[in-house]
Amino acid sequence: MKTHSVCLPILATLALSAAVTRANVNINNAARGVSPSNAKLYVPDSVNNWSCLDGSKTIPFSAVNDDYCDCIDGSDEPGTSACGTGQFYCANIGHTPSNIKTSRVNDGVCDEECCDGSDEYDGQTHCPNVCEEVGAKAREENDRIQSIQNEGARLRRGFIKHGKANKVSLTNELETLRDQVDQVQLALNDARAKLDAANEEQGAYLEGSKSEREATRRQQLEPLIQEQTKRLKYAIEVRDMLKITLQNLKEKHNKNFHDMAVKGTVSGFDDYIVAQGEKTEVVEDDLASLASDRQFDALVDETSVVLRDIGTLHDLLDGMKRDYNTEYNDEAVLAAVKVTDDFEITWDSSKLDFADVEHLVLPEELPVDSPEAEKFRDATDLAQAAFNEASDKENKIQEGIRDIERKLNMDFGPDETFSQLVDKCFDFKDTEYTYSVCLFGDANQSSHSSTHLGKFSGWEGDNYDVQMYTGGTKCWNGPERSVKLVMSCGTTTEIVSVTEPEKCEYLFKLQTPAVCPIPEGEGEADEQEQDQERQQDQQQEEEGEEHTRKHDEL
Ligand code: MAN
Repeated sequence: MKTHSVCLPILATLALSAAVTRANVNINNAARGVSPSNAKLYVPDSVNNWSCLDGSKTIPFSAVNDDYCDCIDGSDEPGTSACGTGQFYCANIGHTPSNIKTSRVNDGVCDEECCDGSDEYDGQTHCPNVCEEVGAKAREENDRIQSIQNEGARLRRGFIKHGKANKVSLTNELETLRDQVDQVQLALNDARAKLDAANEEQGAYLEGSKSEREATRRQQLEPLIQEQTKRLKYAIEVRDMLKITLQNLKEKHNKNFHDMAVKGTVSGFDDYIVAQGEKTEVVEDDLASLASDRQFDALVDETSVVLRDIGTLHDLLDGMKRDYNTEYNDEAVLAAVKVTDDFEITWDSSKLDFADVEHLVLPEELPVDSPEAEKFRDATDLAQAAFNEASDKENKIQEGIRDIERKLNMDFGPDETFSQLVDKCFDFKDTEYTYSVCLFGDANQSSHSSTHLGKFSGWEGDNYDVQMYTGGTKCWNGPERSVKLVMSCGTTTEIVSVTEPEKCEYLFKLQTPAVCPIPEGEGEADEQEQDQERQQDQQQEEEGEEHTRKHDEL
């Protein structure tokens, strides 16, 4: 209701325009912008007054929608923008009714929510009524979504049926496997004991036939031992020749020259001799008493020792050869240099043989060729094969138990919907990467190499439509990679998009029937149906038993 405190001429003009506005308002009446469900709130009382909906004020009913805001809650102006805070109802016949803020009434903009154009009625802006067209499109879209949801719900019912049946069969399977565990473990222990016994018997036999075996082995290794002995001898000759050269140098060089290179070599040689004195030289005869394998190993070891000596002695001579004073013409020095030169020429070619010797691999011991030996060998082989078989069987059963326990411990939702999808993998290619997820398993990102994005770590929220995969490869300068997998209803299960909203935090969108809504009450109907089916099955089973009993009695 307007209060008139302006001067008269203006008042007259205003009164006129107010009359025009009122006339409009009256044409459109107090119900403009009021939804049918609220219409009962917009009726005058017995004296033609009306109370604001918040009860704060009573005004003449004619002041409702008079383009002047009287009520604090704006409820007196549902059809004008005077208050701006209320709700304007668009009937949108042919589409869906909607409410917009009254501040958007007659603001010169055709609001999408008011497809009937009723929000712009002051004649300033013409908004055509497009509700039929928009409604038809919306209905088409609704039909499309509805048919996806119907088909999705049908498929999901299949998932649920499968999930529930699977849980029962997995539980039974687990029980069967657990019943088998004791039995296979006993069999495995038995096989292990038999294998130990066979090995022991074979060991005892081999111990008893040691000399016979050694004879066979010696025959096999003899050529190698001889070759290695020859090489060791040659190495010792070379080493001794270098030792004599250095001994001569030490004794015969002219001490008055004080040639530092010569002195250094001689004192190095002294150190070598001291160190040498602490070592025990291996004597060929000592080696001959060893079993052939050990003899061969000892020969190889000793050859390596001598080769190292040759290296040390040569280093001493070579050091002197490079730095000695040539002006002294010391004969002992010149003789040693000559030996060094000759040694270097011949050694380069002969040392190749030594390199070979060092890496010589011993041949496998030939099996003893006697019927008795064969008998033990066969018995051990058989026991080993039986043990392997028992062990494989036990492993398989334990593995089966672990796999079933893993599945039974997983949260597939209250109706087991997701049982159908466990370990099922899906890919999505974008321009740079291929993303993949194996549901309840791992998520990866790959291009030329693969990056782990995370392992299934649980559901987010209570709706069973968001999964988290965490603990992926650490991001450079950032967190461990992780995936949030958000599901929506679809008739197939597939990844429809992958984005990376935050660095190394990925968002997979997956459509699947598993989250399609099942119309209320149907789940229970399904349960009842299943109960009935179960009862029928049980009845048939009992009848079957009865039948068998009668048959047996006859
Ligand atoms: C790789 C990919 C990207 C990620 C960067 C972070 O290039 O895993 O998704 O953003 O590493 O450094």
